[in-house]
Amino acid sequence: MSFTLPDLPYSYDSLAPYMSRETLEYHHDKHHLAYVNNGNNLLKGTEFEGKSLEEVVKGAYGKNAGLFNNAGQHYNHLHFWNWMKPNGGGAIPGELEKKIIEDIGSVEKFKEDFIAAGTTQFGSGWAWLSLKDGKLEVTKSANGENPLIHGATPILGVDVWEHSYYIDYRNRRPDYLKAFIDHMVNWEYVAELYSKAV
Ligand code: MN3
Repeated sequence: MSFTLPDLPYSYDSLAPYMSRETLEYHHDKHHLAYVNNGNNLLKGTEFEGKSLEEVVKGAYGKNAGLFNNAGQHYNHLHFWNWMKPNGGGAIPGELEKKIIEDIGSVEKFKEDFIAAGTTQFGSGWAWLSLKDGKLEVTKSANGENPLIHGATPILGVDVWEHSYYIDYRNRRPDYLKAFIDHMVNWEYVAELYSKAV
């Protein structure tokens, strides 16, 4: 299969003021599109043609750096657009909230850990909430890497590459992360991924 760029699941203006139309136009229409196009070019003629996106990401890791970077970023961004919604944040669906409290301690502790992971990721990367061996964990990763390559299933991730926040927040990455958690997260989508992963 080849990679394709889906439309955003909401309008370009609808995450404002927390994420602007300008950021979404650059991030979705240019950055994500480049990962799709580069990924398709690098996929051609490799053993990974015809594999699912998850199989490409896991298989190319450590073997084909160019393909891995672009396929990884395609996977990460496909979910990232769905990890946000207008008027997001808010209440976490019951089952998932219970599991966060059980494995991480409290919802507040999860939020602190998640923001700290994104803040302390040196340079470009992502912060994650993922399920590994039946347990939720908060981690961070560099560049296009994600928890899939460590045998975990990501259920929430936030892009901390500068292209994701510099237009709206300049160098204030912690403010972007706080706004993401408080006003943008689509918890229904996170809960859906959680229920598929358990
Ligand atoms: Mn990005």
